[in-house]
Amino acid sequence: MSAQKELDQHETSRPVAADERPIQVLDEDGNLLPNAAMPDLSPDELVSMYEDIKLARRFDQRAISIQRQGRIATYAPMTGQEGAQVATSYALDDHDWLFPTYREHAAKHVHGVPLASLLKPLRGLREGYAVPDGVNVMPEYIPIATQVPQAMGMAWGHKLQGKTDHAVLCHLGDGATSEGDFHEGLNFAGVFDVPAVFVCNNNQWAISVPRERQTASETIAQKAQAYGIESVRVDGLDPLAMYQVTNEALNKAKNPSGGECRPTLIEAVLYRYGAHTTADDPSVYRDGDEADEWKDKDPLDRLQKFLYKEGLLDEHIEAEMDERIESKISDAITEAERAESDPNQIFEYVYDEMPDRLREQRDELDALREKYGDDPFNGVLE
Ligand SMILES: Cc1ncc(C[n+]2csc(CCOP(=O)(O)OP(=O)(O)O)c2C)c(N)n1
Repeated sequence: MSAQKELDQHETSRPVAADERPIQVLDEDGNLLPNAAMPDLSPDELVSMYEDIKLARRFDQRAISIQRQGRIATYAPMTGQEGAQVATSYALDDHDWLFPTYREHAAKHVHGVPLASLLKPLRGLREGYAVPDGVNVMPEYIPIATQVPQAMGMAWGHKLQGKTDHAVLCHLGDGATSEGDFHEGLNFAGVFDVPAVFVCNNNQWAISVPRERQTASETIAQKAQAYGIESVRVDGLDPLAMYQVTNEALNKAKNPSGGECRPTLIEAVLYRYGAHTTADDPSVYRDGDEADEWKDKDPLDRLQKFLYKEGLLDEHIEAEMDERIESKISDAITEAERAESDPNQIFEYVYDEMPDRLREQRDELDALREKYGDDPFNGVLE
């Protein structure tokens, strides 16, 4: 590239948000901030967003409780992050793809994954680690940051196929930004201008590693500058701000008329109220009162106060909501606990054509099942 061309390109380089204050729509008391743009959501949508956040918080409590009773395996709590999860998924069109981590239960549910399917994998059932029929949600990613280049790849594929009205939304944590996959994915996203939005849920901790030990960058948003993509910092405890920013980013990412697609890195500044997972004890590495300051900005309380002031919510409506939420979650737990899996599934879903050695093992299992019925291991595993 000629020196002049490089200079010209520099002059027109895209604006990058780096160390500015996170964008907010509501203050801590649920008041619309002066100069804040109210998102384009109908009264019904606002109330239903609140109900989904409320459901997510209650789901978290019940999931932790049944994990403690030994009824599900290790669970990654989302309390504090559920407002951002619900709001980002509200901004998606059904045909957009969601790439979640192990913590994005509410984001998955809002984009179409039934509640029971969130619990089934934690009972050893394959559902939940599969792409559900007709729902554009990838299996949850546990190896940190692997979803970033994969999301970029799907978005690039959409662009190559001319499907630029489809976007991909990829969640990641602050810890993921230290992985090579984060760099590779965002670098390609910038080079190929793919229709993707990357949401970094900066919850201040990667298990026991605090944000300031994760990176010397002042903000996570500013990392996007190096990849030539736009970025924005947003108050991740403000669901309306999260919705607004994600919606704008998705609109920039998609370009149905065939023009330029512009990927964005969103840094959602929020906090993980609870443990990393039910196998973790955060009191070992963080002060007990650290959460208090964040809880003053709580997403559920904030939206609740806003809706009461707007006359869209009252105690009667809330009581009905609570009843619906309790019964939906109880039904999901019952469904997950009643579900059974076919042991032969362990041989499926990896190979298009089953290799001989797997076929032999499957036949051996079939023979055992034939002989011993429902307990092919004949009590050996008891
Ligand atoms: C490649 C890889 N390295 C290490 C781990 C172990 N591990 C699981 S969760 C986690 C922390 C991730 O923190 P962050 O990306 O901030 O997400 P959060 O859990 O806070 O949502 C680590 C290191 C892993 N799952 N994958």
